[in-house]
Amino acid sequence: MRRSLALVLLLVSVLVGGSTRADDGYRLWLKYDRIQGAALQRAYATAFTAIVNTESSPMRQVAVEELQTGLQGLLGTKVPVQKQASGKGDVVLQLNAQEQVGQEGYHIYRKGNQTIIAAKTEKGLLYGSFGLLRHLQTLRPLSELNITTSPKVQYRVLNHWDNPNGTVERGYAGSSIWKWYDLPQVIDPRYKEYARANASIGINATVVNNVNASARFMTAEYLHKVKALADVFRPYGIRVYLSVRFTAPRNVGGLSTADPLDPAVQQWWNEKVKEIYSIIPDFGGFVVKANSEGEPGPQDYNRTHVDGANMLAKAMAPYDGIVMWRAFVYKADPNGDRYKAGYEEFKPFDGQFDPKVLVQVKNGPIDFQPREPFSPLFGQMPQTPLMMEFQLTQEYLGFATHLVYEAPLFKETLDSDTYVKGPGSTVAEVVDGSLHGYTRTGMAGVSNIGSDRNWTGHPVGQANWYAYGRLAWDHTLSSEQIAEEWIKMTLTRQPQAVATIKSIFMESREAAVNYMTPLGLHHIMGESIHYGPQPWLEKSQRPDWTSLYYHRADAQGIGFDRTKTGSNALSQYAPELQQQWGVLENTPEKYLLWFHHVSWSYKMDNGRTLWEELCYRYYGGVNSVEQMIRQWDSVKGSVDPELHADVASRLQIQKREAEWWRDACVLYFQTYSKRPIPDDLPKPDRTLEEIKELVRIYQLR
Ligand code: BDP
Repeated sequence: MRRSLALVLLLVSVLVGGSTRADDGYRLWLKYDRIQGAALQRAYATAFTAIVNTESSPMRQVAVEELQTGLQGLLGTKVPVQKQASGKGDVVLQLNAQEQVGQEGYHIYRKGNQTIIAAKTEKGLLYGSFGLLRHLQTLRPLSELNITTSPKVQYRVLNHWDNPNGTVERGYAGSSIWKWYDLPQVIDPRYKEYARANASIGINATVVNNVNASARFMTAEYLHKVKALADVFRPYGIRVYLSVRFTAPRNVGGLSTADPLDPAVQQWWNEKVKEIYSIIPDFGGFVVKANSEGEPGPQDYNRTHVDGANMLAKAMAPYDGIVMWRAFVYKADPNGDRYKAGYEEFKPFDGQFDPKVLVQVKNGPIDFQPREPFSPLFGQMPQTPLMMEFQLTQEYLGFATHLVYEAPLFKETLDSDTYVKGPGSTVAEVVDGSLHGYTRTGMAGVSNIGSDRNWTGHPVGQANWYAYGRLAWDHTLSSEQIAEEWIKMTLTRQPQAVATIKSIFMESREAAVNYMTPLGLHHIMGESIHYGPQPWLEKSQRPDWTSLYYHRADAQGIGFDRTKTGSNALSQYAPELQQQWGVLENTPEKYLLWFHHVSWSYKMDNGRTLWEELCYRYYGGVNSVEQMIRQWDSVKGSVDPELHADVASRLQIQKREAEWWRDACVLYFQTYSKRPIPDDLPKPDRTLEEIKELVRIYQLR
């Protein structure tokens, strides 16, 4: 009797909840759990009773499959796929050359009782199918089902920093999802799940290997492994790209040089590209990290970035492939300013690159810091398509233990005004090509994906993957909207909980900036590992890998003078910005110590001294984390228990480490300022020596 009762209960919970298994995050934002709420359920259920599809092709197939799985899950009823319209409740996939939505966009609208997903291409239909499902997953009314959208940039790329041995550079979510030893024979089911997730947000390109590239990927053996992935991804509209090692002709080609002007080298690349396209006919192209952080490049042969990039572009000429050449370069110059390096090296080449080349620029001039001003290259290379490179993996943002929602960081860069064509010339308009009329446009995100069951280590890492894809599609979306979508699709649809979690998300990036590097501090983290504080780092292999190089604290004050009296990195920006950021009083506080060496006694807008404000920021960062903990506790009943507990535990780690940062930085900078911590702030309960030792041990290899 008791057993049958248990069985009934189990059955009921399966029917209502969809699954009894705790949520381990594997399904990402494609959960399609049944919608609660009678009114909406009824409205949706009568609106979507069948899927009408007249053509069969692999891409149509996956679109229809997704629609069916999604609708059936959300509505809790069968939704058949049929060739004929039934005249009511049909979801119709319709190719229509007249739609003004470009090659990848779509138009969803209601026509009588039908819902039409219209597009010019099958790819548009695929994206439209996900678009419709997102609309329902986020509980939007049928009356708003009139959506016309198309991507603002052409190449929407994920960069995997994954190595052939299965490790991931700066990866914090397990090992690589690519099982290189097993490929091409073994096709992990994850590859398909990966493709679905990316297609759902419009990502259409994946670079599967690390920019610090192994030449192994240029061998036939590896190309066949990559082909197996390309075959899985193709119906999802995703093309595969490879990072190349510039010396591949020597490493695996038997040549004695990799000089880009050497005919034998050019010939080798021409043949290699031909071979690649014979194996992977829709291969996307190359990414190259050259003459950067010890990677080989054309300069090793007294050639330039242009020589190197154009050689590869020429090899691509017969095919529909591109070359993404990275501008992340900087030399070890004790008297220079690393800030200026990218601009100095690349700006002179504007207009000289082959049309197949895009130059890929990190969002900021240094390296993915919690906050950076935008790279001065944006806006200053009108004749060269510049791609944006963001980092999703949290190399400098607390790995997979800190909750940091990154959309506000991405948006801050994209919305920055370069002033190059007058006010309102935003970085986003540079990147989407509208400012300079670039013919090719792209955005890259350094992936945070790994083999962890939940893909990203920290469950909220998924939101960063999601947000990146959404912004690559449409940079005008707001961080709040994207957060709300992801939360509803992934965590909960309970309105109060959605609002609370959204507020945690929106606060999180500023919190991290405050407990790590407030007021424009940067690059004061643990050496090599890039985790935890190490503002006292004064010796390293290179001066620009130390912390003192960046914070320049002394008895007078703190910060890097990048105005005319200092390195004058500011001269790389438009005159409007030079005027604004060049004057201490006019510089936004968030960038203060990026551009000025500021006296400890300098009066901030709120009347505090700089020293006091620095202390309040560090303490405020920790307070924000405590607030996040309380807010997260308050949504306990609305989020899956396993997932809730996971985030809650990680928040505890985040709090502990925010306290490390606070104590380390306040106590260390105090050795220069020689000023007391403001009275109303509790004093650290450890000494600087103690925290140094704690961090030292933590950072031991
Ligand atoms: C830095 C990373 C390093 C990468 C490099 C790059 O520390 O591991 O190889 O960027 O982007 O942020 O090439």
